[in-house]
Amino acid sequence: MPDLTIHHMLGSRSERVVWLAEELGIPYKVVIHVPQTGSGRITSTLTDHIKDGKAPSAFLDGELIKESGYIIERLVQSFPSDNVESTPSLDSIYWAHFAEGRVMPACGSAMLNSVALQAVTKKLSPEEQKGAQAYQAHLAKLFRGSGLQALAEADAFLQTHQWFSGGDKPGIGDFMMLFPLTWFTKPVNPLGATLAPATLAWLERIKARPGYQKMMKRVADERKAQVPKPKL
Ligand SMILES: N[C@@H](CCC(=O)N[C@@H](CS)C(=O)NCC(=O)O)C(=O)O
Repeated sequence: MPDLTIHHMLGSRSERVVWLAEELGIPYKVVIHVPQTGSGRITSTLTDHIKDGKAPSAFLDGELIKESGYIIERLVQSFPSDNVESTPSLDSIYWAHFAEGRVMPACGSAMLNSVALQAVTKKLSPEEQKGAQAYQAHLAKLFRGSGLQALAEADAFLQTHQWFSGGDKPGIGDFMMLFPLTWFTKPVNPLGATLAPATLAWLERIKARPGYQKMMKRVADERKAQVPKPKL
C-alpha cells in the first residue's frame, strides 16, 4: 500500500486528487490549507511544507509530486481500480489537457482579475480606480468569451458521452474537469456563467458516486479537525 500524503487547499484543484484517491480506494493522509486572498494573490500555509506552495502537491512514498495532471496520471497508472479507466483513452488525454489548458486559464485568470482589483483599489485615487476598473472589466470580458467557448465544447461532448473518457467509467479527463466545472455551481463563479444540461447531468453522476461522497466527507471531517475555529 502506498504512503500518500495529499496537501489540499480548500476550494482548489487539489480536490481532483482527493476524489481520485477515494475512487481508487487507496489509503492517504490529507493536510488541509485555507486560501488567503488579501495580498491580491492566493496564498496558504502550503508554503510551510513546499517551497512554491502550489495545490495540489503530494508526497508518494517520500517523493514530492506536483501538477494535478501528473499526480492523477501517476496514481491511475500505479493503483489500477475497476472504478476508474486505468489506461487513458485519447478522449481522456484531450480533456485532461483541455481542463488545464483551456478552462482553467479563462476561469483562473477571471478570478485573479477580481481578487487583484480588490487588493489594489484601496491604494488608488478615485481617478486611478476608474482606470483600474475599466481595465479589469475589459479583461473580464475577454476571459468570459474564451471560458464560455470552452464550456460549450465540453457540453457538446457530454451530449453524446457519459464521461470525458468516452467510455463507461471516469478517466483522467473527468478528474481534471471536475474542479473548474464545480466552480460554476457555486453562488459566485468566475465567469458568471451557468452550466448547460449535459454538463449538469455529468456533475450529478459524479455527485452520486460513493467515491465523491467519501471525498466530501473526508475533507469536511479533516477541516473540522485541522483548522482552528476563528476566535469571536
Ligand atoms: N497547473 C497546476 C496549477 C497549480 C495551482 O496554481 N494551484 C493553485 C490553487 S487551484 C495554487 O496553488 N495557487 C496558489 C499559488 O499560485 O501560489 C496544477 O494543475 O496542479
